[in-house]
Amino acid sequence: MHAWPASEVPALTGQGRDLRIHDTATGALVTLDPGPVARIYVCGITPYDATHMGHAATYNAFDLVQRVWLDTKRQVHYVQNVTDVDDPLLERAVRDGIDWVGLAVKETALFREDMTALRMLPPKQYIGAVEAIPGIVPLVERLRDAGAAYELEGDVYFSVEADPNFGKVSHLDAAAMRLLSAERGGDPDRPGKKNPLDPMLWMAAREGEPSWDGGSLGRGRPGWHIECVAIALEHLGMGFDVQGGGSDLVFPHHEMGASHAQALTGEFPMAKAYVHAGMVALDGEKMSKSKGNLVFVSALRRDGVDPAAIRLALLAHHYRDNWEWTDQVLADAVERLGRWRAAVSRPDGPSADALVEELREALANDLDAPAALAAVDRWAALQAERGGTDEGAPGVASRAVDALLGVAL
Ligand code: 5CA
Ligand code: ZN
Repeated sequence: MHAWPASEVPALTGQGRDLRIHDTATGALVTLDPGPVARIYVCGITPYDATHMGHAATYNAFDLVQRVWLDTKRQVHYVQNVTDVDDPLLERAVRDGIDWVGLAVKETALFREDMTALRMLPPKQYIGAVEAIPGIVPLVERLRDAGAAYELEGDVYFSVEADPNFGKVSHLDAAAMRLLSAERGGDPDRPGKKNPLDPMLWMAAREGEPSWDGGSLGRGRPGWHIECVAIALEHLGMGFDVQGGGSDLVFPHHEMGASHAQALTGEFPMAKAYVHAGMVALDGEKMSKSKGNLVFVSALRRDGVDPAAIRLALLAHHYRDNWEWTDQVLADAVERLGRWRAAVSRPDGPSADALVEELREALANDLDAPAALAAVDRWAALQAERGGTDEGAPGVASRAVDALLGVAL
C-alpha cells in the first residue's frame, strides 16, 4: 500500500538527546541506543471508524519518538500495518450492507488524509494484512512444523506453551489474560484448545467470508497477531527498537506477537522496548468503535478546526496517561495555537536557544509533551510581555516546534 506524503522536518542546530522511554515489558524507563537507522513498528488501524481522537493520540506518541530520533541525526525505518481483513471489519461491512474491501479502502484513504493534515510522519512501508498473506503462510507452516502450532477443525492455533517467555510483555496472571483474550478477539471458551489462551494463526475459510490460498494450510485467512509479526520481521528483522500501540494492545496482541517471534527465531524480545499509549475517553468511557463514542479528526477538520490545534490538544497530555476528550481540551489548544502564532509572527524576540534545549530535554524524558508545551508557553509569554532583540528567535522557536512537535506555526 502507499502511505501518505511526508511533511518536512527542519534540522535544528546543536545536539539532539537520546530517548529514554517506558518499556512495558520491563516496567522501567530504558534509554534506547538505536543504530544509525532506528527501527520502529507501530500497529496500524483496522480500517473502519477511523481516525478517532484515540487513534490520533496514539500515532502522535510514536511520531514524537521519530522526531526525537531524527533530531539525533539518525534515520528512522518506520513500518506500520493496516488490518484490512479481520472479524470486526467484516462484521461492520455486513452490518452496514457494504463491501468489506470498499470499506477498508475508503477508511484507509481517510486515515491517510488525517495523518497528513496532522503532520504525522509516514511509514516507509505501509502494509495491509491482505498483501502480507504470502509472507504469513510460510511462518505459520514453520510454527506448525516446529510443534508450536496445532490444528483444530481446520483452523491453526499457536500453542503458548511453546514459548518459555510467554507473559514477559504484559506480566498478567492467567485469569486476567483469559478475560482480556475474550474481550479482544480471542476465543478462550472454544472446546478442544490446548490452552484457552492459544490464539489463531490461520482461520480456515468460512462460508460467505473472504479466503486466500494458504498452501499446506488450506484456504483461509490469517490471525491478527501473526500479521504484525510477519510484517515486522520481514521489513525490520528481530530486535528492532520500538513496537508501539495503545495500551489495549499489550495483551493479547503484543504478548502473542512476542511469543510468535520467539517460537520462530528462538529470541526474545522482538522489540527492545514495548511502548504503549494511554486510552482517550469520551463521556467517561474509552473511545471505541464498539461503543461508538467517537470524535473524528475528519469531522473536526470539516468543521474548520485547524489540524495544528488538534495536534496541540493531543500534545497537552502525556502519552501514557488515560485522558478524556472534551470541548474544553480543544478550546484550550485553539487558544494556545493563537498565542504561539502571535509570538512567532514578530521579527524579533527573546532568545529561543534555551527553549530548543528545553524541548529536547522534555521529549527525551519519556516524551513529556506537556512539559514541552509549558516551555513554549513560557517563551511566548516572555515575547508577549517584554519582547526581545534577538532577530532570529521567532524563527528558531518556530522551527523547533515544527521539528520536535510536528506543529507548523
Ligand atoms: N489493527 C489493530 C492493531 S494491529 C488495531 O488495534 N486497530 S485499531 O484501529 O483498533 O486501533 C489502532 C491504534 O489505536 C491501536 O494502537 C490502538 O491501541 C489505538 N487506540 C484505539 N482506541 C484508542 C483510544 N481510545 N485511545 C488511545 N488509543 C487508541
Ligand atoms: Zn498490530
